[in-house]
Amino acid sequence: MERTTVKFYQTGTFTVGNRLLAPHERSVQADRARTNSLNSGHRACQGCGEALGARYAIDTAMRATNNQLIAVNATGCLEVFSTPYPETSWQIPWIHSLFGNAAAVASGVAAAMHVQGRTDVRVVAQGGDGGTTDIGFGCLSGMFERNDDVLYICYDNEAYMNTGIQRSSATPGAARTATTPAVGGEPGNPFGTGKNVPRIAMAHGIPYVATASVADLHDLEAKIARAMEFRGARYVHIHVPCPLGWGSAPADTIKIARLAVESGLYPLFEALNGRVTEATKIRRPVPVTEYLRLQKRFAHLFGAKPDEARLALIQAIADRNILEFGLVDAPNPAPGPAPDQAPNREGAPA
Ligand SMILES: Cc1ncc(C[n+]2csc(CCOP(=O)(O)OP(=O)(O)O)c2C)c(N)n1
Ligand code: SF4
Repeated sequence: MERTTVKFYQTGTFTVGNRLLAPHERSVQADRARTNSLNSGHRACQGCGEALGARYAIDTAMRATNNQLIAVNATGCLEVFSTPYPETSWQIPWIHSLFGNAAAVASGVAAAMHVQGRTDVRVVAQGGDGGTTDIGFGCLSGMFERNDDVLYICYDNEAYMNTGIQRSSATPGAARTATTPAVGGEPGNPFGTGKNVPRIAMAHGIPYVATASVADLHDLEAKIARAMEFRGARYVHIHVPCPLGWGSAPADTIKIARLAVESGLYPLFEALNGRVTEATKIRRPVPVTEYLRLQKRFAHLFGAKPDEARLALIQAIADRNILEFGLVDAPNPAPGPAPDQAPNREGAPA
């Protein structure tokens, strides 16, 4: 009889890992307590990280509010694939705002609930990285500054996917998009640009900020539940791989999300009132090449002659995150230049 080696790698997955956990800690697709806020039948691509992240985030927010939740959705993939008029996959009160004003619309909904004395009804706003870090950024900052009672969730797939993969201010260095072609001396998105919106949210001093990933759905659920314990403005930034835009296999979505975390490129942390209080340690540090190699948007960095210089720049960003957030107890074994050579916003060594 042929035998396959079973790798007990991650607990809490739908596969073998679930059996290692107590029943109440296991991941479940469906149970009676689950609202299924984002129901089946929507038109997301196979393996869409955004659909998965939204389903878990909003179901958790529903649980935390005893189903008294209103969601505001910026224009973008999540809105388009879930609500092709006159159909919808949402099983909750849900409003489509404009592309750039989800935070402002959510503030208005929260104010209306306040005026009506409905303190039990809570408000979530959600959008992609384009709607959040670019066009919706002013409204978001205003929502933070007024400390409006809204949880804003950004599903970060690192480009404007709904309109055909254009660069956003969350697109990482060297990534190919429709507007950053993989040709020329510095192919792909240039280094030294980009905005770190979780940090900007922290700089507003709002009660709660967190980063999460579809790689760890338990952690994602815990952070959304925690966010709903607070009143005032809250922000959760969720890393959601996009097979179409990243040129990755749909079956690799979770693996890629996990490699982003384990390489140090996407640190998972929580911050209260502007200060980092928790950062998730990396269990198995990996070089960034393991993460990049699985995505065609970085294919020009590999090939017959790998672009070592640009790979080293990306590794340096991961190393800097690892140091800054204390993500590994032992020194990072991954190769790359010293953290003080990591590029700053201008692309020069910091
Ligand atoms: C003012 C305005 N400009 C442009 C558009 C077209 N548009 C709709 S969705 C979108 C991109 C959305 O990207 P993102 O927010 O990153 O979400 P994703 O689709 O990647 O989830 C654009 C450019 C629009 N609807 N409104
Ligand atoms: S393009 Fe990307 S974000 Fe949009 S539905 Fe497809 S996989 Fe999801």
